Amino acid sequence: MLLPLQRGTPGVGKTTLGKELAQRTGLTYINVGDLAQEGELYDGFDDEYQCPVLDEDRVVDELEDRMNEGGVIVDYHGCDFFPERWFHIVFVLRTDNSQLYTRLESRGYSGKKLQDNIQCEIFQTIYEEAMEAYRQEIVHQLPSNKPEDLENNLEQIVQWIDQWIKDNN
Ligand code: DAT
Repeated sequence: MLLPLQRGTPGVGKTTLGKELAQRTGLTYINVGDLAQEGELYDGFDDEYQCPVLDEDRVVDELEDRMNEGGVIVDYHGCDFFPERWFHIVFVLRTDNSQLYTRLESRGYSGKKLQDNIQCEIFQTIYEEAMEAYRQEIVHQLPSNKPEDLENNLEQIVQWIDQWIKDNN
């Protein structure tokens, strides 16, 4: 069983890294946002942010069988509703504010949504959440500012996976 979790503010590069990692390793990439959208795993609507509210319990139920099989990379921008036992390692991607601003703007974010996401990154919200929800030694921050970072991160995670397989088989 091998279950990395990737977290980080929207726009930091989770999808890019997760998909490429799946290609290189043969692990399965699961984007929780997409999963929720496909299964309409929502519980109400957030008027302030104009987006549906994730039904966390249904997401966990939906993922449970696949997580028990193992070999899954889970991508989500945060939150601590996943069972701790699901993950062997957690990566939090980090992006400098000016870069993140440009990425989110080009994604169509503006006003409060843009500001709040930048603030989320400034205050290390996702990192702190991860450190509280998982054993600190399995939580790692990775820089995600430039294409070289992506390549370095991929190499580092692939190495970690190889080592994990050696240690556990
Ligand atoms: P997320 O899934 O965290 O929301 P994404 O993978 O969609 O983020 O990436 C957001 C944008 O940033 C997208 O245009 C690709 C770009 N990007 C991702 N990783 C990058 C990196 N290491 N260097 C430069 N740009 C990157």
